[in-house]
Amino acid sequence: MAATRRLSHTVAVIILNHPPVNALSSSVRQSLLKEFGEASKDPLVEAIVLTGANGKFSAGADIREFSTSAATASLEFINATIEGSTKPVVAAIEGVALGGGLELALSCHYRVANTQAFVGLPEVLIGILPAAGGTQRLPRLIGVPAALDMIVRGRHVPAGEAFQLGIVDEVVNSDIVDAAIQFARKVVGQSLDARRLSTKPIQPITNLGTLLDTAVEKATRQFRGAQAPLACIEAVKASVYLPFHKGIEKEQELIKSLWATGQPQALQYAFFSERNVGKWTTPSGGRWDRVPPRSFQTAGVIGLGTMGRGIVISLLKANIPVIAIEQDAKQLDLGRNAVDSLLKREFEKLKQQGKTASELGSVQFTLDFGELKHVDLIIEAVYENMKLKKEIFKKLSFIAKPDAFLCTNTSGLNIDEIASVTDRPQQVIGTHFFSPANIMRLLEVVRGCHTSLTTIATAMNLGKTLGKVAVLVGNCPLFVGNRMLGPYLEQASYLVEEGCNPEDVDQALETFGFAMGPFRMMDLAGLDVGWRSRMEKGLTGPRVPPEAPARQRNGNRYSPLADMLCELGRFGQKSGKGWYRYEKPSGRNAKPDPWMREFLEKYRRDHQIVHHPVNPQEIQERCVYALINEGFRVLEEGIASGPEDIDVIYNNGYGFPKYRGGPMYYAYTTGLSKVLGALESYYKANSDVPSMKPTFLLKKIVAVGEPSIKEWKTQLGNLNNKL
Ligand code: 3H9
Repeated sequence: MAATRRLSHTVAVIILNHPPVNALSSSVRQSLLKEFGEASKDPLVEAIVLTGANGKFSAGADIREFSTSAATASLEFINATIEGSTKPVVAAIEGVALGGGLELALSCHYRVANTQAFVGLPEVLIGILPAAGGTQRLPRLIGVPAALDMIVRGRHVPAGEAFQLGIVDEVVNSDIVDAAIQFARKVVGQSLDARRLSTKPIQPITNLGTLLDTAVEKATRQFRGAQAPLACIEAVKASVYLPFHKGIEKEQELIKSLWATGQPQALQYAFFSERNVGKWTTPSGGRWDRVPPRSFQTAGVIGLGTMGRGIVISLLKANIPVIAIEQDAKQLDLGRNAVDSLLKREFEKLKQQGKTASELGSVQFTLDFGELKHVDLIIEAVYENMKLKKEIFKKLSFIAKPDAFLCTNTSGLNIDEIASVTDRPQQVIGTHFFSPANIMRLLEVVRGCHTSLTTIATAMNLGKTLGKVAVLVGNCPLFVGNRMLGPYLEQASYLVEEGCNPEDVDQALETFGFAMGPFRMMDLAGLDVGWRSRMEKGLTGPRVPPEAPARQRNGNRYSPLADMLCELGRFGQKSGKGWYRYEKPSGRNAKPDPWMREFLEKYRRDHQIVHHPVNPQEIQERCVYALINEGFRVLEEGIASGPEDIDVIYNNGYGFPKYRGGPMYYAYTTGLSKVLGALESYYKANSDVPSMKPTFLLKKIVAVGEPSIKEWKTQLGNLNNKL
């Protein structure tokens, strides 16, 4: 792993070579500087081309090295050296030039990219800012508004757009190094003054103050609590008001202060966790990641409700032909229209990228299950009803070809029970998509007790093919994500019983960083879904007489508030009222409802609950610690392989603030003894809330001295692993 150099007549070609993404590790930087110095001194060399091996320019600084102190030349020192060269330097960009990779390219005098390449400064997504001159050079090249947009959102920009913005000078469809060599030969002898971005004056704009203020306001709202977007704006602002070298100092000052917040560490943990969850071993059943997935060419989707439609679109976007099934002509028409209108949007997006509809798979709508007989993989996405799902899987046993995989999209039903009615339980697996399925990145892959390693590998590969982050979990009621939500929502309801308004609880948790508080979330999802399921299981009654002081079910505390709202027809957004009220025309904005205050006051009076003030910290602690404790229980039962899996699920499916790493990482950074202490004292005072009883695993990890989160797996070692 280093940079190498070869000579093509009078052009030196320096190649970054550090598989898989040519990250600019300390040794790569060292050898790049050496090769560059030698090429600069070589009298035969008239121009230099900088490129990357492995089909990529570079994905930027080596993130793994951030936790070590690598004492080699800083990237900005190398960038300044390259920019100052008297020989023209051309970056030949293939694959990706991201982060420090693009900053390196920006220090070159010219940039040539191939049509498939992407460029970007995505540092913000890992909690930092481009700190090798990116925030100072990019605005000088493309102007402040476009640079702000790219840097604050961390957007990957395709080559065509990069050309339009002026980031690259030429886009080619041929060998990138040959094209760059030819380009370099053409510019030999031309003045490089105007090509050095550090000396380029910034394009003046009249409304700069407003632009920056709006950017701050938008970033504060959109990335609630995340510090990096604000630091990015501050750095871009410095490019306007400060000379280049002062701007570089500002970058350094800002990155230092970001590191002190702990957010970069959490986001980088989240970055690697997303990659690690696709690799882990199954202690009880072998390693699925060593078993090749079976390839699949065609897919079937049964059920075209909200979920089914999103799944169809996801498959089509991955260019997989789909057979879409509904139970009657009316539902089929509804589904077809919805899919068509979603597809139109996808066509538009493709057009903007200069692509055609041939990039999408084709879809056939039918009522005939027989059409599924040649399909490789079938995803059932009907509503959550065990009887119906079993009927469908029984039918599929006869219709589907023997090697077809049968997936069920369920958010919590028993996979083994569904598999039991088929002739191939080893090929049955849960694929829990999140709504809207064509947008949400998470896929919980649920392993049943008979599911084979090939089936697991194929379902995990399905996730990858669809551009999702797939996490393998064990089979238990509600799996991992929804199961953990239970105690969290339970605490939210208790807080409302005890004196909070729904908006107080939501506000506290949104301030913590959740994308949406629990009550707004319940209203959005529809309160009736859980209510019907509780009714089916006989869990909503008998209602405790109003005059009874304790509200309990089977000896444990139970809040009937959500059931009572449903009995009054308040199902959430869909009925215009739930925990909040929703007014037309949008019907989507949650407004605190004066009715709710009276309802809660009466409820407290009826149940003799003494209203007590609860501060935001207590709200956050009770809800988040409940979530964490259930996370430990999930680990203890072997339903998730490790804390990273839970964190990836929560960051990508439940709006947990990624800059806190995920609930388990947050517990680790908070201090497990603090979490344990809080749970213990709550449970001592509320022994009728078993979900808050500290788990054995949490106590065990605290007892061994709170090892790092990576070492938790050792403590998990001999527990009851179901994966
Ligand atoms: C930066 O540049 C700071 C500068 O401003 C200077 C400051 C002084 N480092 O994602 P994949 C690994 S910050 C180390 O599965 P894909 C990754 O962990 C950096 N490792 O592939 C994985 O390892 P493994 C700014 C990295 O094809 C393997 O490469 N840049 C890095 O789906 C394959 O990755 C970014 O934030 C890295 N920079 O996607 C870009 N990047 O095989 C981050 C990747 O052991 N990277 N790895 O699991 C990405 O967005 C994607 O990896 C990329 C490829 C699009 C490049």
